[in-house]
Amino acid sequence: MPFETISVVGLGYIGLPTAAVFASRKKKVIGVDVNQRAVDTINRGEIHIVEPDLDMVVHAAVTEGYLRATTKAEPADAFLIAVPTPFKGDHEPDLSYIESASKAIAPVLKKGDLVILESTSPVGATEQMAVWLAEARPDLTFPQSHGEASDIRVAHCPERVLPGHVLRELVQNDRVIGGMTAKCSEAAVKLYKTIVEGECVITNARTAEMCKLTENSFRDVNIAFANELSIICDKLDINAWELIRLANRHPRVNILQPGPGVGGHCIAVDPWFIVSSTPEEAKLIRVARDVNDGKPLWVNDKVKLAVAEFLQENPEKTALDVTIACFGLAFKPDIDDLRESPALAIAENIAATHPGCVLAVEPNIEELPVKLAGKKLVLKSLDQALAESDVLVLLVDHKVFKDIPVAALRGRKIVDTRGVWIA
Ligand code: SAJ
Repeated sequence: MPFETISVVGLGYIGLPTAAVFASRKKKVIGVDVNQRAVDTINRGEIHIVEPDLDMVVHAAVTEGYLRATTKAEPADAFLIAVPTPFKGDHEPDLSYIESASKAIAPVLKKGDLVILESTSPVGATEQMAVWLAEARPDLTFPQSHGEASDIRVAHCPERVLPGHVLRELVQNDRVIGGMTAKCSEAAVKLYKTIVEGECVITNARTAEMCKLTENSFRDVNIAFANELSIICDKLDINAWELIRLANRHPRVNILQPGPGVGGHCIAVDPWFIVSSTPEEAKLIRVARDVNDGKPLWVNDKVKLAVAEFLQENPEKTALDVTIACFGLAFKPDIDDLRESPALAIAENIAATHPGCVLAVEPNIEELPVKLAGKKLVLKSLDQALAESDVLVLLVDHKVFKDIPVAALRGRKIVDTRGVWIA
């Protein structure tokens, strides 16, 4: 059966681009989100997130009538669930958004529909989603009870796109398709073939879930290696970035880049889904999380040290006279996303502990997030911060920071967590 109408539930960093790309292929797309403001913004042909070129694609999709957003689920032939899967408590996966999304779409499901879970999920979440759907719709049959004969097809097809390159990666990346049965996979491949130029590779739902977690854990472990090296190098008075460049000349070595810690809602979260399902076995994955989570505290200590050095060189001043500028708050370069950002955590910590002025430069936002209201951090332009501060803390390798001439940095204390100014 062709998929004429596609519903995307969750219109965030993954759902909105996915909805827009399907709409750009002239599919009728209904986007569903609980956030009325996001829905209104999208229906005006605008976007509420920053992602290169997404504004144009959404604007075209809405004005041509292929994409429409709503807060209430409507019937469709395929449903793509792209809601957050954070963790709660002691790093236990929180599936409540998937549960709510399942309950929201259940009333409009009909025989022949396909439901795809795109959210990064712990192993077993797709089966759990199918259980929630079945509980809400006893009049329909599902793969867990009726196998290939089920009314509803269910699959897990994890999103794997890199923020900042979403529109390209959505189309070009290979797609892992984990159906609950072979027919579920077949249906999902058919759907994704509308937009995906990469290969759609079929497996089962559990392997697809684990595949996504494995990809992000692989990256986390490798970043932890780089972060640990940078701490070791600092102690041994070696430039970690030069060291890594040299080591990477070996044909089988490819070390990632150290930074202020690992941010975002994926790499700092997903490894915990493996740890919480197999705590005894997932030793390395857990230690990597600890190393990366510990890095912001280490950076904060380096900033304190830089202030102490400045005061030693300027004995007429006190800490109150020292202005610190934090360059970058986003969780990675050239995006506006501050979620789970180590840079933001470091800046907050400096603002809370340093008696003098603390400035922040973040060219990708216009105002500081609400949770920083009332805190001492002040958002400044790049030039203002360069002119006013004594200690410069480079937290994000935004392109504009790389372009700062060396002369503009002279005479300041520098804490460079990304190897941009000291590499
Ligand atoms: N980071 C470093 N050093 C590096 C690379 C990254 O410190 O060498 C830091 C970044 O600064 C950032 C964090 O890691 O704080 C994560 O950034 P990222 O660019 O590695 O990844 P994300 O979170 O933007 O996207 C990842 C991607 N996964 C992989 O590359 C394996 C993406 O493909 C996934 O779709 C996405 O997670 C997701 O949604 O799960």
